Amino acid sequence: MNRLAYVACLLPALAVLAMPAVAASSRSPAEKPNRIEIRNFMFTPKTLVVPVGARVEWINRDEEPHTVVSANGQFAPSKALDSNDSYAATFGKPGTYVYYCTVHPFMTGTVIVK
Ligand SMILES: [Cu+2]
Repeated sequence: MNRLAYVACLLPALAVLAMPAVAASSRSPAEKPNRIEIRNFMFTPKTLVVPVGARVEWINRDEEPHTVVSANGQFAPSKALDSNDSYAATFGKPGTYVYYCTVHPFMTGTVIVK
């Protein structure tokens, strides 16, 4: 086999090796969407597990206003969210963060930070 043919047949293997590295570097924890939808008076998913440092976004898909308020004051409360309003909090410490909607206190959810 001549040298050029040898290099040519190595290229696909190199491309495969390079791909996972590219995918990993383009997706940091901060950019990964951690979204909780508020729909039909429920937080979905009701429990979300995220890594330390994650930003979590809530978006209200109901016609009713809702809020996102930490049960223990562990993160800043949202204002009342109208339809399609969103709110985000960043979780810098591991722990279990229970939150609820102050307008409808039966609406509860949990963010678990690991
Ligand atoms: Cu509500």
